[in-house]
Amino acid sequence: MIVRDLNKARETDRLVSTDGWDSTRLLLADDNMGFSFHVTRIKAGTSHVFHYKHHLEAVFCIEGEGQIKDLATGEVHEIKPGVIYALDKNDKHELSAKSQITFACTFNPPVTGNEVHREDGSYAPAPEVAAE
Ligand code: 9YT
Repeated sequence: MIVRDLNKARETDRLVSTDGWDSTRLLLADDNMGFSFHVTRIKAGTSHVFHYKHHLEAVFCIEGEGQIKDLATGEVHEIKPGVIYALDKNDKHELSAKSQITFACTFNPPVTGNEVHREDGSYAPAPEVAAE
């Protein structure tokens, strides 16, 4: 069994901070769960374009409000506590936070913790995917 505490994890390199958002990776690829689990905070007043071409991601809003825009269709959805979005088609999207948003997110395949966002908004594929 794996047991971790978000507040303690935030004092370690599990917390990744960038301009406008931070994310604490509570479960990573080396936990062998088949997915990774993150708690992500988006700063109020910021917008971000993400495009996880090599990962499926589901994102559940715990607190805060904003919008998500599907950049393929232009469709906009309101984000508020209780809303989940799932990027089942590796959807390129723009996330805008009206107030600070806290999300619980899962990635399949799991991220390793070493990824950095590339210019196209994606993370590199997991090694076994890249090797195919
Ligand atoms: C909301 C969202 O897209 N979170 C993604 C997780 C974050 N980019 C991370 O942990 O890398």
